Amino acid sequence: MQGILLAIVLVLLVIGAVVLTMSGALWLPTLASNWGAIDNMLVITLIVTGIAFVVLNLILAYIVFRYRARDGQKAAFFAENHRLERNLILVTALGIIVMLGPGLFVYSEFIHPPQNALVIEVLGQQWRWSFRYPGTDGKLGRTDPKLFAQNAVGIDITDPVAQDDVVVHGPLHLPLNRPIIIKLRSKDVLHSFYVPEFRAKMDAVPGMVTRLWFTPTKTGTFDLLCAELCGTAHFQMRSKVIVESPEEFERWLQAQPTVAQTIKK
Ligand SMILES: [Cu+2]
Repeated sequence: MQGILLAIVLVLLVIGAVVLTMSGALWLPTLASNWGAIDNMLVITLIVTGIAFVVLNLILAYIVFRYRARDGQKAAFFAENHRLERNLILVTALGIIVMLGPGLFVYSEFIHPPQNALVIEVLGQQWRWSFRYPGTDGKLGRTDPKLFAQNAVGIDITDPVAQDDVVVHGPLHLPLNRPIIIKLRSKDVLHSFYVPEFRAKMDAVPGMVTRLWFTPTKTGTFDLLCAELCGTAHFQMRSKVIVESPEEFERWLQAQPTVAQTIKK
């Protein structure tokens, strides 16, 4: 009786998972960056793992039902079956190649940002995000973790290149259709820069600079989340991203005070 019940539960589990996936209720928010290729990878992974999930659970349900405990029936035991093992290894290897192979090309694109990208620095700390834009010289000034004692972003205020930098603590303004390189730093623990609509995502690691790139393709306001459990107020570590036309972006940036104007020497 228990065997029949378990088989029914397994079949219901499969039906429920397929219906829920097909309904689209758990699907990604609308893409707002160039990373359609990442969506394709997610779809490939979902198809491969989805087929494995459905097939394996239905086989399991069938076996639980077919070979359930009954009077007068004894379990047989065999130690190994080379043909079965070889076939399972082949099918599993094929599934892994299909899932990971195309991802190598996407990853190559991900680590080769375009030359004309705008570089913006994002600093994560418990529990907020700060953003630094290069000023009119297009270059970010020097920073050093030792300088966190002097100012919030650890910027070297004696560096001439740093004078026209702009530091804001949110929201993050971005120009539409321009490639953006985000250079990530962390002041304390691991954080992770994540805007679901952009797909691209990267950890911020104390003691090193990590980076990611994307091109915003839709104007609007999006949530910036920290996707790394980073302490008791992790859930509050969020900010906004405003994607606007290049003209609006320039106007906004020009109106912000520079480091030379805000941080005392
Ligand atoms: Cu965090």
